[in-house]
Amino acid sequence: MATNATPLPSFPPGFLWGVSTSAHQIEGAADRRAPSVWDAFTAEPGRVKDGSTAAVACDHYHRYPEDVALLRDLGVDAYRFSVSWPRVDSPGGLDFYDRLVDELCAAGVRPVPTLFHWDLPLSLQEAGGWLRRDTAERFAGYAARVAARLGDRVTKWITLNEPAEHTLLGHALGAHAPGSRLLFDALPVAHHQLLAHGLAVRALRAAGVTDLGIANSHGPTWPASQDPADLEAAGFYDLLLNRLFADPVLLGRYPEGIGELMPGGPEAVAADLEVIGEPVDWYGINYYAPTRVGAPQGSEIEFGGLTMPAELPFSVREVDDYPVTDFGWPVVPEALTELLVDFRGRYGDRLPPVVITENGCSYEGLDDQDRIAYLDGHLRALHEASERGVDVRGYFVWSLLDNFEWAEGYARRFGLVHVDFDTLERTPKASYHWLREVLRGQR
Ligand code: GBH
Repeated sequence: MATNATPLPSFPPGFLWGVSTSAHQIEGAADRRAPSVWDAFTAEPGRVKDGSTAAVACDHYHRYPEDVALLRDLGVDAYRFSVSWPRVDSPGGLDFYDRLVDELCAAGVRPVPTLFHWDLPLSLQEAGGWLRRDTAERFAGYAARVAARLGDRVTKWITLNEPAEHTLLGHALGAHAPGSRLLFDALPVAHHQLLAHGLAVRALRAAGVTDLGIANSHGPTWPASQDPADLEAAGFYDLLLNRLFADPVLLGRYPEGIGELMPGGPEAVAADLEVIGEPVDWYGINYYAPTRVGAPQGSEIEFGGLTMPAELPFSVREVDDYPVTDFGWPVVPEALTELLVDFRGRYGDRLPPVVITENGCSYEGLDDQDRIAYLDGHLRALHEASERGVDVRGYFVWSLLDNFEWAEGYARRFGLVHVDFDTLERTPKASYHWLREVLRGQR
């Protein structure tokens, strides 16, 4: 892929430029926190492709000063990281985030914590995890504890990362921790995460926190054909990935037919939706690729490393005619414009300012011209969306560092900075130098 030769268009003043990571994927120091669902999942043979664990990962817990220096030299405004609930639950656990936030502030980089990025404390999982309502209540208590400690320096917050993927991959298909294969019985997991989001918004606001958002995973769903069966299947997939998580947050209601499937009965669900629909200050979108979806094919299929059960009312197909990343995900920058313009059409004035909280790709190598082309293309697509009336306020690259890519282990490299997982040495890639120049040009 070649990068466009014309300079990138300018983004408005105040546009927030950042990079993202998550606790379990980079911190390591597993001996200095309580176990999480990911520790248990990784310990089961065959769950993680290369058999690796995140016990050390990038050892960011000990090397955070070096990583903050990389952020400062890159010239980003903001750094999105996640707070590990099992670490906060351990003695002295909040001290680490206290130090990290101080280091970021001293470097002139704005800290943007995410309070949950999939690493539930194992003790809570053993008590029922996200299938249980009180996990949502406990989350709000934990969020308030973090805010009480960091709220004097942190001015922008994210409740959850991608409850859609955590429901689908972790609880419906069993490809991620905690490894449950509940299919549609996983719907309460979605409801309780959404409730956790709403309760945390209330708890954080009560603690004086402002500028609150959520990072939801979204992408256009493309029907395999115009055949009614394919259109119906694609519409259903769009409902599961996009509307199930956006409608309650932005409109305070579930898409038609979904509320009835949620736990507690109609009155309890209606009361919960009031909490879930508590307005957010901004809406985070993690975007990677569109999905092609058609009618069920009646057989178990392998897709993107997942086995999709035959009984699902849709089947995921390949997106042809586009280049793919090393992960096999299609590279379709214009689908980001499509997604945002469609969102604006769907939610109108109920859509608050949007921040792209993740966008990136996995490629090997230090001279990562393909990553540069991917990011360049997506930034142009984002600019196009703002030209077309979408209020876009920020963009975060996934990820600062190569890291523990969940069920793929260390085999997929999403970083702007290469990590040698034997020596833990960090080496900025061509894309890091490219982004630094882009950021200079934007100022
Ligand atoms: C995010 O999840 C996570 O937040 C982050 O932790 C993770 O490291 C990062 O992305 C990279 O994986 O239909 O073949 O094009 C992203 C969840 C699921 C989004 C698969 C893209 C498309 C696969 N992704 N999906 S494909």
